[in-house]
Amino acid sequence: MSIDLGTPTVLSAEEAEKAVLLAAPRGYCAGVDRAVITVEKALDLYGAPVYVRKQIVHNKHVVSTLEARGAVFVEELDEVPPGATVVFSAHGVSPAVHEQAAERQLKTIDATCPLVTKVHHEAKRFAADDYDILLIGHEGHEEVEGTAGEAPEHIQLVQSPADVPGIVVRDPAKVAWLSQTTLSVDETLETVAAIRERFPLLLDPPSDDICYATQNRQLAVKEIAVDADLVIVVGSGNSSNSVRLVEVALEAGAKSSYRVDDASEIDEAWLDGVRTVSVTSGASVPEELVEGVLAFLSERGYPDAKAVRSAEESLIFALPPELRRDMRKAQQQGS
Ligand code: 2E6
Ligand code: F3S
Repeated sequence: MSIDLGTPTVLSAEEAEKAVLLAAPRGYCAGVDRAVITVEKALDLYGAPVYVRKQIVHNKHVVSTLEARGAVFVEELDEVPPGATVVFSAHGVSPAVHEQAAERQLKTIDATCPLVTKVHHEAKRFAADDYDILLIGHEGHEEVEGTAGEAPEHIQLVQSPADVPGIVVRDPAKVAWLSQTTLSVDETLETVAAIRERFPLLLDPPSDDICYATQNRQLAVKEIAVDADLVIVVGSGNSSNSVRLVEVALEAGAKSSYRVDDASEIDEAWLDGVRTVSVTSGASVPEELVEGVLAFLSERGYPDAKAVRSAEESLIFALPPELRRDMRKAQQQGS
């Protein structure tokens, strides 16, 4: 028996100096995994079309792949025929959307991430105790609209420390804060500090609103950014957590950083004079898109990526109960 030792690779001096660092964790979080599987299982179970209100997660490749399987993405429920099945996206919906679905007699499957639902519960609890709630987040983001809709008369949006002087509350002793799940941890701390300076009796959320996946991906990108000439973040432009990773990378010392939806968006000029390229991806990004970026780099003389792990993740969420119930029924009828 002979062992193939392969042909020794001869690297040029320039190639030998190159490196690719790959952040871990990166990519899908537990809430995205659950939401994407929810649409896939709904298509298997009920057949196409399955309607989805808004993008199930903020990734254009995920959306087009599900579209090809028969998912129909709509902006609002009036685009869904009465009696049809509609999935609510991972970012959550306000009670008004649930009511509208009931009025139109739609069959709903709620793929809201449980960690977003947790923030909705916190909002309801603070509102029930008659607090003014300062929701730190980005205007127009679906998650913010859903959370604010839980108690619109109690909640006001704060986007940055610059908004703090303009905040008006009924009672400075009864103010609480909450946040969107995908913000920059460091920026949010600054905003909270500014709010607390104005309202020293400010009440914190009972647990972190910025979710474990956002925190871990920011921690991981900091590690690979410090010595990087270039950090490539894979993720869509409307993905809050992905966009934050570019900002965090630059803040952590990366010489340059760009977000791309996939390898086709990489500009060759970004690689001029670049030795260390670091790569990561947002929580809504399929791993094959990262693999495409690594292949692009490899074709241009960069070596295999070295994974840099800063946290372990093992969280898995059960599928929405209404879907599990229908899957069980179908199984019983089939057996
Ligand atoms: C739901 C809640 C939070 O734009 P954003 O980062 O919020 O959303 P995605 O879809 O890119 O990431 C996952 C997610 C879903 N994050
Ligand atoms: Fe949920 Fe966080 Fe992902 S809120 S959908 S686990 S980014």
